[in-house]
Amino acid sequence: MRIRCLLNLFSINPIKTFATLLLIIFSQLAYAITESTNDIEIQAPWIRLPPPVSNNSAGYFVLQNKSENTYILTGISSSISDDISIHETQIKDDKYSMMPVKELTIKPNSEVIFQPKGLHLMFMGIKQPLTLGQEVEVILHFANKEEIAVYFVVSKMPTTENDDQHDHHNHH
Ligand SMILES: [Cu+2]
Repeated sequence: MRIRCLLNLFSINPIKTFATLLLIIFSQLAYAITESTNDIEIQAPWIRLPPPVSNNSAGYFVLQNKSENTYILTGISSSISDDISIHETQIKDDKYSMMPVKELTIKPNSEVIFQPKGLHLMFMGIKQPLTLGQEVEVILHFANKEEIAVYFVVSKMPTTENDDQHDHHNHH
């Protein structure tokens, strides 16, 4: 289709054809750029400071997919824990429970919010005690083999959320 279109232009106006060629080249470049990890933006990543008795915690952030491509979050890794998964908190009969989410699909031009009482990253068996304000490197792995390093700040749970998540880790 594109070749035939170019040939038609050749017969009409060589300058126009040159301009069209340039346009095509630049659009290809633009396409290449949007396929990079620049497609994905992570905002406000934080990980809850666990109580002293616990070595489990949850991480929260906003994930924006600014591209025309569907992204699938398939895994999470970090040196602080060998057992990190995506969880979703669900309310059933006034009780909270957490369900693992194997893969998370992020549609084109959409955002997914990881927040208390909702989606979160579950860090189990954290190897060293976390300290307030510490930055924790976490790698997000996507189905297309892209990886994004995100630095989660260790923070206290907002006081309004104190009733959230407290004992749910006992499910594990
Ligand atoms: Cu969880």
